[in-house]
Amino acid sequence: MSTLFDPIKIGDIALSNRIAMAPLTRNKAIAGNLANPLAVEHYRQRATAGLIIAEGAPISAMAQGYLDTPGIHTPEQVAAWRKVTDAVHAEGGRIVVQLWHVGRISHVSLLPDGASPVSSSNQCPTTQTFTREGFIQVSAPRALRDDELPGLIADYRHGARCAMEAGFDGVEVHSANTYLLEQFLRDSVNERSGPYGGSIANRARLLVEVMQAVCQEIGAGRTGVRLSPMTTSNNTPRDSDPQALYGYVVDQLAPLGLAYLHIIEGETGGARHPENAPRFDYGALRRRFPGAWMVNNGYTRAEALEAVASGRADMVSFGRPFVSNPDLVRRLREDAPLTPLLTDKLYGGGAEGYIDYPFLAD
Ligand code: 8OZ
Repeated sequence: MSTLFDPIKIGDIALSNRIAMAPLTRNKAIAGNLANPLAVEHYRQRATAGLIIAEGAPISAMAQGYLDTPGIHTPEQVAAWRKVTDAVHAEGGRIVVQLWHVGRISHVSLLPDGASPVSSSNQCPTTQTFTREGFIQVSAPRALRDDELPGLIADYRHGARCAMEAGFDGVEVHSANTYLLEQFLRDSVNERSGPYGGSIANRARLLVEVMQAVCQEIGAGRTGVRLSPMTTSNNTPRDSDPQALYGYVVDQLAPLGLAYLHIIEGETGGARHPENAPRFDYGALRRRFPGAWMVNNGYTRAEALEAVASGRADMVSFGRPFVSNPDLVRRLREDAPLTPLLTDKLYGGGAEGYIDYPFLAD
C-alpha cells in the first residue's frame, strides 16, 4: 500500500513524494511578461513538493488573457524561468510548467495590436478578466479558421521546447477551466462545423493533436495534461454529456504514454460533487488511463491520505494551501496546523503574501 509520502516515478520524472503544488496564477510577471525575480524564492521555498506545477504560462502573445502572467515563448522568458528551475533543482525538487492558451477569456488591451481573442466559435461569455484597468468584461472573440490550427499547434510545440530550454522537468498542457482547449471540447461553446466541430471525436481533435505534437517535441514521459469535466468556471456551461466527452478524451490520451493526468473534480475552487449537477464517475476515466492519476480540488489531509492509500489516486495536488504553507509537505506529514491564506494578496503585488509565509520552527 502506498502513502502520500512515498516516492513515485511519473513517466520520466522521479518524485520524492505524491504531493503536487497545483498551478497558481499570481499576476506578478514583470515587463516582457517575464517571471518575477521573486518567483525564484517563491518556488524554491516550495521545492519539497513532490512536483511543482508552475503557474499557467501563455504559449504566445495571443494566448494571454490576464495582466502580468509570465509567458513561455520568448528567449527572455526562458531565461527568467531558468532561474526558477535552477533554484528548485538545487533544493532537490521537480518542476514542470503549465502551457496555457486562454482562448476567449481575454481582452483586446492584453493582445498584440488590440487583436480580438480567439476561440472555437464567436460566442462570448459574460465573465471578467484582470487587466490594467482592473476586472472588466472579456472582449468578443472570433472563431479560429481551420487553416489557423496548425499554427496554434506549433505554438504549443514551441512552448514545450521553450520549457525544456528553461530547464523544466516537463510540461502540463492546460485543457481545463474553460480555456481554449476546453472551448473546443465542449458543445456548449464549440459551434463549429468541419473537422474540429460537431461530434465528440471532432471536438477532441485539437487537444489530441496538441498532445501528440508536445509528446513528439519533448517526450510523452515529460508531458501531462489537466482536465476539468464538471467545472463551470468563467461562466462557461458544461458539455451536454461530460461523461461521454471526457471518457473519449481519456481513451485518446491513454495510448500516448503521458506522465500524468491531472483532474479537477467538480467546480474549480468549489464543491467536488456539486449539488444540482449530475454525478460524474471519475473512476471510470481513471480505469482507462495507464499513467499517474493526480486528483485536485480542496482535498483535506485526511482525504488526500485516503485517496492515495485506497489506490483511487496516485497523487494529490494542493493549490491554496501551498500558497500559505511553503513547507506543506512537512506539515501534512506531521499533521501540523496550516497557516491560513491571505486572499487579498493572491493577485499582483510583490513579496507580501508571496515569499513571507512562515515555515514550521524546528
Ligand atoms: C485564477 C486566476 C486567473 C487564471 C485557471 C489559470 O483557472 C487559471 C486562473 C486562475 O486555470
